[in-house]
Amino acid sequence: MGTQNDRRDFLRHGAAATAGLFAAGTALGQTPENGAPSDEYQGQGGVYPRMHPGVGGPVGSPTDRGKLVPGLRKAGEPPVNVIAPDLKTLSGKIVNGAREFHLQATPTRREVLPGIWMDAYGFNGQFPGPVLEMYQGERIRIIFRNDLPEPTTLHSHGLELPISMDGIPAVTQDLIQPGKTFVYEYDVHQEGSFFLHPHVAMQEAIGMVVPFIVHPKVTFEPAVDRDFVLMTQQFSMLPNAHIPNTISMDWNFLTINGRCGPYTTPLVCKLGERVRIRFLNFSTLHQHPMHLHGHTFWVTGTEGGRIPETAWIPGNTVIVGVAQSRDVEFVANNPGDWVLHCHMFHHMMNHMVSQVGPIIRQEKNDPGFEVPGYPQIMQGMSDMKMEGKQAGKMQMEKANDYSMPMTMEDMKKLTDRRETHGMREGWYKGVKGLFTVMRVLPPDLYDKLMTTDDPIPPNSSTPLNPHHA
Ligand SMILES: [Cu+2]
Repeated sequence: MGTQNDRRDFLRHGAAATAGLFAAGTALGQTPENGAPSDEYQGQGGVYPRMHPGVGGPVGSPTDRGKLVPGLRKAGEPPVNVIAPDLKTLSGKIVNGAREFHLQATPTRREVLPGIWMDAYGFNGQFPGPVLEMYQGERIRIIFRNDLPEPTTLHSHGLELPISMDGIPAVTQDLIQPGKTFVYEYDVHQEGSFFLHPHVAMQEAIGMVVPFIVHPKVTFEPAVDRDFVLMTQQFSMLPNAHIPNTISMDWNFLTINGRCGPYTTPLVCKLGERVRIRFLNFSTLHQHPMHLHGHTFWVTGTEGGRIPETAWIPGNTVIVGVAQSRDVEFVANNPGDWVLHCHMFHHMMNHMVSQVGPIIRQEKNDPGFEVPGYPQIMQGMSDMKMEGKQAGKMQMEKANDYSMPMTMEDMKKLTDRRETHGMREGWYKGVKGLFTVMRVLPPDLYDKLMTTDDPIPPNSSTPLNPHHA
């Protein structure tokens, strides 16, 4: 599992420093050193504001809703490496003419929320598995070892490869027995957002998937400064259990890159950058309408690769069906901490057991507001109250049997992450389930957050109560 520091280093120095996919060593995702970006982008068809919201040129023009407005990088550079919050990324090593990756399937434990552990199956110590990154046109080799207690295979979803490499039990190959290794090797002529998974349904339902990102040979224009990968999954894990129930038709834990909100680590970007987000949905049964606040994006890619510009669709919500991927791009020109989430209401909760009744009303625990028969506290961490002033130490309001009590140590796992510093006090109460946050930070605040260890007080990026007296 990647540590917080791994991620910060990744964000600070660009992927070249850690992943090494691109030998050029470009300062990935950074503002060019030759000066601050201009507030307005002057393009064919009109001006597009880079530092505040605005429409750009007329509908259909290149600057329409920021459609073809480039990022802050210099033109002609290789694509930036992807950033997958809470996941490792692997760019492999070139060995005998192929980019070589090692994947090991094992039972895997993950803390999906502070204090809530899930025992599932995964790859290289986490689920989803690490993101594999490569270039279009490369030959790749995956040395795949099965250390599960049962046979499996590895399928490359959407790749146009030789039949012997498709990884389908019985149909294209024999099952790989526990303790055995199989080598998958093939040429990748496509580009896009793909994934690998066993072709054994119950293994798919218990976490087993690997994001597989193929960068184009030549950077797509307009180039993006950030390229995020978000993999969604869903699990049924009943109270007091720690193993997901793969035959359930109901789901109560929804994860992005293996974590539920608010434990999902925010996407951090700099005001004015062009951002791509690749949504990959490996849920058992459900689509996810992924909704971004404060911005309008263009849908630029599917699991089939890049969409021609003439067919890009603007929106703020994109439905990502099961086994599909959708790439969106936009200029992050609206400063603040914007939520990014699935808009299906049952997917905006954690641990939805008996989650009916007066569950989110602030006053629900006050005298006169109790509803007989309903547990009055159900959402766990959203119901925490700090009572430090009275008791001289912090206490959590005790949650009922259905809820998720959180210790101070658990809570620190949310707020100690550097990527959350400066957010509005108590932000985590509004982030649950398939939820994360995209932070669009003015350059000075971005630099302070990501390149220094200076303390950043809460409410730095989004004011506490902007319009209250
Ligand atoms: Cu959803």
